[in-house]
Amino acid sequence: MSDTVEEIQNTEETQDFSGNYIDKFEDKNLEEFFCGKLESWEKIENTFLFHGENATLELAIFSSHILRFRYGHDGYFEDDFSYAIDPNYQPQDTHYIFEEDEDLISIKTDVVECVINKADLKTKIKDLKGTVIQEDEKGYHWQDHKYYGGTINISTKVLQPYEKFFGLGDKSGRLNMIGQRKELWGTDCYGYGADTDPVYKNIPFFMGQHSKIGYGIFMDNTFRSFFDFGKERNEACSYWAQGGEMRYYYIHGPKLIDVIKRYAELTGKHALPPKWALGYHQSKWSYYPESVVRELGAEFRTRKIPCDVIHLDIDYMDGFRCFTWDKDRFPDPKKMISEMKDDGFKTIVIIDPGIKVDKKYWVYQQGMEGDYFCKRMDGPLLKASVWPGLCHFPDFTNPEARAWWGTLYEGLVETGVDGVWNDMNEPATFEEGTFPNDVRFDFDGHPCSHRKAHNVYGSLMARATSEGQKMFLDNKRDFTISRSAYAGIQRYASVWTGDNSASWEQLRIANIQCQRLNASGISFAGSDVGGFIGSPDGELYTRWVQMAVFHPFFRTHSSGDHGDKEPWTFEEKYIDIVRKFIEMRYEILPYVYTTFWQHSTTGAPMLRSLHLEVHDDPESFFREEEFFLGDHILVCPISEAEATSRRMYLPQGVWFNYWTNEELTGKKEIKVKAPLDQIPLFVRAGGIIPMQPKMQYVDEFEFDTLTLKAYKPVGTTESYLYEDKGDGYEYTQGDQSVKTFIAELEADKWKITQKVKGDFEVCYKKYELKLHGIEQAPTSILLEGEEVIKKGRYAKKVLTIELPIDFKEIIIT
Ligand code: MIG
Repeated sequence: MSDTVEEIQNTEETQDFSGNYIDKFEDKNLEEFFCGKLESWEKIENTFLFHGENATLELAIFSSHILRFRYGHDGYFEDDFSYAIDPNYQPQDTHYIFEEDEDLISIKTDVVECVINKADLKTKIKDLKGTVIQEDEKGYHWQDHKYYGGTINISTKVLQPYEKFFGLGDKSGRLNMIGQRKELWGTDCYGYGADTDPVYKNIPFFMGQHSKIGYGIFMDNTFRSFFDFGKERNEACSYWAQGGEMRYYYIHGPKLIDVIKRYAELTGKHALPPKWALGYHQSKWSYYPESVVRELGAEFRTRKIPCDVIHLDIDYMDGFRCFTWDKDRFPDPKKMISEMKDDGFKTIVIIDPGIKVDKKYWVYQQGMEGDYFCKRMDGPLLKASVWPGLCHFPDFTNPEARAWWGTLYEGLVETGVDGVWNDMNEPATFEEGTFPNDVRFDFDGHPCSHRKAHNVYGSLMARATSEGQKMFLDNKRDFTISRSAYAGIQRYASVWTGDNSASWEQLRIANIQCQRLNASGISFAGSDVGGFIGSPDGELYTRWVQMAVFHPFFRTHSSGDHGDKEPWTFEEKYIDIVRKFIEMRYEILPYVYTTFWQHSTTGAPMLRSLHLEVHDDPESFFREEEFFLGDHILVCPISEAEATSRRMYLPQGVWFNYWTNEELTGKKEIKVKAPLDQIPLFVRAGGIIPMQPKMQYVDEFEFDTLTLKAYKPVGTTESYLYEDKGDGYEYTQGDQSVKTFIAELEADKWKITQKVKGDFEVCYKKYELKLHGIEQAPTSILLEGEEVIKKGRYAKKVLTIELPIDFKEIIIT
């Protein structure tokens, strides 16, 4: 026995950083402790304390749909502090009924019932029809363990028949996680694949679905954590963390999309980004010197391939010192950025957390003076190597360090930089992968070790970066993108999926990761188009671009050491198609921006897996390539070489093939033609897609006609168009407008009405309404009840009519 202990200690010493030792430590023979029977209970407002023999359950009713569970087993609870919860979130005053008998306590909101068993404090959640949604198996229990943050806190539930599991951030494997175990411990996982875990982000939010009911669990715990969906034992689903307290939110649906919206109420939404950030981005490790950047921009413009943003990777800096410029490569960055801007390009620069240990370097000096760097347990500053060599690392969990970090952006903003890219913030280091576990953190006044701070480090760096830029941006919107994340990052930053590779499998993984991130509260997400590592051939690159047009964040990036990846480096036939698709992104920008606005107001994800739109068709839960962008656009990327068609599932309802205008009825598998210049793309019957002319960059010019592509409805369908200046915050004072289009079909009358809220002044003077799905030229067109003399153009089953932008009603027969 003592031999074993000895060995474990050595393992801890030598493998502290790798993560590999963890499973050895999850010792099944360790004693498990349970709450024990209920001894007493008390209530303060909407919060109950159920005192068991060995632990107390605190159950708080946050709303009729959200319940919070906390367990304290040593006579106390942790401070009620969270980096994830939106500071603006307020629990609601909720109506509920409390009942007690000899064996049970029941708390019933207007939506769910939580039953607590007095014998062992196990809980069960049912809907009001009595369907069991979630039920303790072993329930809450814990193991004392000196190597972790105190104890391992575990919650074990019964795995329900046919239960499926979604969420958990950027996991790269199958969308439905049944039968798998996942780990959250943000890791720099260069060249990851479908089986790699953990990956970069730490989002302890998952959703379960069974018996036509969906719910979510958000375990707000930042320690290394695990989620086992029937892998260890196929009758149980467990989630646990190596320290802290068991604190989780039960979030009711029953539709999964509503679970996601409620999760967004709790943890926040992404505010509207500057509109240019939704354009196309071009990146490489690295574009330098200045002449290369200028030529890159010129090439986009000469070739008429639209592009809004150029990213500068680490080589723009002076010896990888953050907040500096290499003066040989970029002698006058301000001038360069400003001239690029005249040509419609925004500049984004990378900033890593590591600050070079260099007595002559002002950032180092300030960090030392302010005492902002992380220290080891025994006192000395943490030193670890990243690109600049040995570095110190700011403690982003210290509010003063965050504020200081924010001030560092003054120079970059003054130089004209438009956005910031935060990398290596898992945090990643060369020697050991990440920081040693003994490193100390402030955790906003809750001092702790790296075990607790690791998983929030990246999010808090991004937060300091976003807040810093805002201070200097003169009321313009900031743009921040981060590689690592904890729940709630969407309040500060967008994300990308890190160092993927150029392969067809990786295109499929990028698709899954972006859908999953969207289901996990993070809509503003994208992948390195074409793959970061390796070189895609023209076909793979083209197919990836076609998919990414429909992803919220759209950027080509490349590690740069495997050949070039600018659109024109492929053969001519691919360049033309890539151009056409990047142009399409600009054409559908009004729709993309509106979808973003929907996310930022309702929390609805921009990308939606099939089962989020179609929740009562079991087939939809097993599809992972088809996805929706916004309310009406359905995409299924081509994910194999040399495909000229593919099979996909068309969900229930009526759909129009975007390319052919063919009308199809869903709830079936279909085969769609997909020549190289088409991606399978469908629009929902009744949907209206606002489109603008193609342009080389966002707001390149004012245009006088906005196109509304309308698809023949079945019944009634609503569509929206959100507009504002595309930058700044005047929209929060009302300088915006929301147009609601209601399309209805009754007998052979197709009616579209428009309601306008707000009076944001648009540049265009008229609409061009394109009606798709009309079998023959119309017999009558009534605008505001009057017959229109000029009937429009009818060709190829599409009727085109010009309309005043303030029209209220049009009826086509
Ligand atoms: O160790 O800055 O994921 O996008 O180009 C590699 C260089 C560091 C990793 C990022 C990648 C970036 C690269 N970085």
